Amino acid sequence: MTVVTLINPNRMKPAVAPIALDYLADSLAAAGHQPEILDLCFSKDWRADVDEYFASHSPDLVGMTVRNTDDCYFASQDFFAPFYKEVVAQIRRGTDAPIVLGGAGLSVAAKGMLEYTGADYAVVGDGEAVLPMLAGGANAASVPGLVYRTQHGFASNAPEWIDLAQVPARSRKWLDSRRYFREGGQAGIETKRGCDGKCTYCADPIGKGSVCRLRPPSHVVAEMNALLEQGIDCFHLCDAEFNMPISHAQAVCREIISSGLAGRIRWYTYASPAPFTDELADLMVRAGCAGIDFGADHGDDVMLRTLGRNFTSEDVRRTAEICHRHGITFMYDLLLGGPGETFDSVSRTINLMKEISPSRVGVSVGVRIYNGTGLANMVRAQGVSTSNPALHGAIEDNDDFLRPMYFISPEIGIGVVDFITALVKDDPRFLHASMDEIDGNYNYNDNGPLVQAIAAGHRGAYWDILRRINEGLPPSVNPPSAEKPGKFNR
Ligand code: B12
Repeated sequence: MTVVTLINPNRMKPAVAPIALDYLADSLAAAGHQPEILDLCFSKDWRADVDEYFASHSPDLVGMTVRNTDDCYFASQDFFAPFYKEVVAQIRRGTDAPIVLGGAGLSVAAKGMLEYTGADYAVVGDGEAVLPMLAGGANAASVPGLVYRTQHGFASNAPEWIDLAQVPARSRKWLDSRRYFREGGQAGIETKRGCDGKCTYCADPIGKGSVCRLRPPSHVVAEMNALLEQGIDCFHLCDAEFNMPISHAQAVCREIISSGLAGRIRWYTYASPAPFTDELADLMVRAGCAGIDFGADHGDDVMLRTLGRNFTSEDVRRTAEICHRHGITFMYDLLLGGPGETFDSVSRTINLMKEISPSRVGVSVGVRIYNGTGLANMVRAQGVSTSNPALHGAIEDNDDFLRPMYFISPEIGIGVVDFITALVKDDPRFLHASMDEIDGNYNYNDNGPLVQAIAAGHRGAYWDILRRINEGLPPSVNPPSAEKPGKFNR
């Protein structure tokens, strides 16, 4: 029997559970291997914990999840690879077992991270089939998605996307999910994987595939039940956009309702402003949805087209009206500064948001450039150099965009941050990081106020917890329909 140690090096707070390791441990066990978890998230002294673990365990393979390569937040630009490199070095002190990396963030920068950290392998995409293959001693050249060293440098195999309908319902028994719930306020669950969108900046299709692969709704509900049995009743869906396709979103809601779970749980999700209908809104509310974070990106039609979105500002307006009609707490996430952005398109968007009044508006300025995206190709064609006025962050020696590099339209430049601050500063609906004020904002990378609120009993999506503490509301209750709507949400 092959022993595989699965390591979580993510120490950001509030703590988000590495559900990948829960899923991968199930797959390893099903294939006859023995998974073990070494979770460094809550370690007081992570180096001592690594040493102590390997003093008494001798795995055949070590898997480390790299969920984030950086925090994707212009105001902080926190790059995590130096820390992962230290963790890999610390593991090497205790074992000769090969170290393999995987994860959503890793998948977009697999070769760069492999080289940077000194690990042995990196896996692009799904790990459920690949990790048992590696544990079983498969030849590197035969393992889908594997990036590995050769005599001449690096080689990489094309990923294969697993059929999620064939993966048995998950046990959720390997991580300390209760502690993550106590200290992180939510538990993640996927209802599908992959995205067929064409957004020019988004790396999701690289790490998850460009076809939506659906999980049977009954498996989603079984997983919710497995978590509920552990006292966990508030979830965050891990789909890039829940309503793509809308038929699956409706099927999942119907399954939750018919299973009788709806009154006992609350859940949050990301969604696209379109397609969104009264019927879906009604089903979501009845299935326990407590809030939706719409990745709207923009309110200007030209910018929406430039960003590769397949909806219009009219959809953005209509979806807000539907949410208000159904009493849904909702957020619109904006991504400002993309190619062609002007002060006019920014102020038009902010004004639209004020008018249609989401419960919260997340304002991100600066678009993180990820390798393999349309934006990265455009920037490469322009030239990646400090003389390109659109580029910010780590520009030199960073051709694969591993270190955080951001695009801001030269027409607005960094001055747009103050411009936006002036437009929204007294309006509590807007979550926006001015350059000199990072704390207390909607960066979930070491967010003190959020950690305190969760310790005081708040549960749910972080933007909604921030809203509740800002509006002086108590921790939320189940079912969400028992609550009075928020101040801006009538
Ligand atoms: C839902 C979500 C959130 C939710 C999490 C809710 C919850 N309770 O789980 C919230 C809103 C809290 C959140 C916060 C953040 N997020 Co987020 N999030 C996501 C999202 C949509 C899903 C993540 C997920 O859990 N997927 C499901 C699991 C099963 O997939 P997975 O981890 O990728 O694992 C699979 C494979 O990667 C692989 N795998 C994983 N590990 C390993 C290990 C080995 C050895 C192997 C072989 C394979 C393997 O196998 C797994 C199963 O197939 C992703 C985008 C995406 N579509 O993945 C972004 C994403 C991970 N987030 C991202 C970011 C930046 C953040 C924040 C830093 C944002 C911020 N500044 O606040 C924070 C960080 C929070 C934290 N403490 O880590 C980025 C990371 C980008 C990067 N390159 O680093 C992503 C990719 C989105 C993006 N911008 O493209 N997030």
